[in-house]
Amino acid sequence: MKNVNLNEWGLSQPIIKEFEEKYRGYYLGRVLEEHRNIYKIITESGRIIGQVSGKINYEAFDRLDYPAVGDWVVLDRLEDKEGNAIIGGILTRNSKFSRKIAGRKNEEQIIAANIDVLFICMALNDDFNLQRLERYISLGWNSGAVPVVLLTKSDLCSDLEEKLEEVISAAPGVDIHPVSAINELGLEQVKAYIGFGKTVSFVGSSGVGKSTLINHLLGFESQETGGIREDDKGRHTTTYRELILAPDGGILIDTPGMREIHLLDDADGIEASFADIEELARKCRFSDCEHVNEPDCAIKKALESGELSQRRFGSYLKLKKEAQFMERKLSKRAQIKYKKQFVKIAKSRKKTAYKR
Ligand SMILES: Nc1nc2c(ncn2[C@@H]2O[C@H](COP(=O)(O)OP(=O)(O)O)[C@@H](O)[C@H]2O)c(=O)[nH]1
Ligand SMILES: [Mg+2]
Ligand SMILES: [Zn+2]
Repeated sequence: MKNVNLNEWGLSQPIIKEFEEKYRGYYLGRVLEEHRNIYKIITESGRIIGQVSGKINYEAFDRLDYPAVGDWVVLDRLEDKEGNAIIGGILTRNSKFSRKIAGRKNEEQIIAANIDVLFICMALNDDFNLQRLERYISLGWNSGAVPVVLLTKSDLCSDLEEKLEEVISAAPGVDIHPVSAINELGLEQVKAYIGFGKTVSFVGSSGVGKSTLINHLLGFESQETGGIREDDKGRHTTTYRELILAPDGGILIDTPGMREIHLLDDADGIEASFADIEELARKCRFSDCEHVNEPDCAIKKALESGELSQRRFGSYLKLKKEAQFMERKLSKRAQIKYKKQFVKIAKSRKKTAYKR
């Protein structure tokens, strides 16, 4: 029986409190990896394989009701014996970075849960795209983690000052660091965010250098690098995410194979990432100003003077429209979910106690 210190893996007081209040007699673990209905979990006795209980399966409405990488879960045991351990509950997530599932209509997929810092990685070469960055930042604020922008492959950039200016205007209030794995630039700044029990996640397009950076931070080759790896059907072969313990403390999560990023219900995230525009809008004469033909519109003035760029304002309008659309869809979902659960509760009252 190995003695693992779960504090090293990010165990916090609120998790302990919730666990002790609601799950006496059970065991605690954190999800390291997720593979088709099977989870690799770290416990105080070491690693264990788990699967969700029948109760979770029965009551689940969508993927949010299943464990995700980074989740704290409740287990029926700590050690490997015949069969898998059973996950009986998921403790409250203090943050979750999600995306819309590609191809599916409105289903949310959690990329990583209980993260403290979200490193949004964008390369300073072809990958450079302010619109996409704004989208990520908005999702980042919405996740509950602190977004930090890492401008990767700075060794390939000849106009760093200019690019930095652009990023600063697209990411007000967000820390921004140029980094390079080739000449080790910025690594110390990144390490400053990573410490004992802190969970950090790296997101961004394939090929921007997330895995390379992680290997440099760890000091050993943990992640496969080389950009996009695809099998004969054009799918990414390395699609799983995992929690990695850094030798100097901290928990790192790489996110391979993120091709598309879609917005979810995140009006709050947009407000935070476009705080400069929200601030301007408060100066418009009308509180419901649509910034089109209204008199004394502070946004129009800022656009005319160049204080606010057309590009950024366009990006803001686009993201806002998408968020409103998603919000409508999601509230409909919430209603369906409520109804479905109500019917289930009514049904289960008739049945005898349902376990596993
Ligand atoms: N020039 C340069 N290339 C890099 C840097 N970091 C990574 N790369 C290269 O970019 C490619 C993709 O890197 P990888 O870490 O696999 O990207 P990921 O898909 O974001 O994990 C690899 O060929 C790396 O060698 C960097 O700082 N500078
Ligand atoms: Mg990678
Ligand atoms: Zn206005």
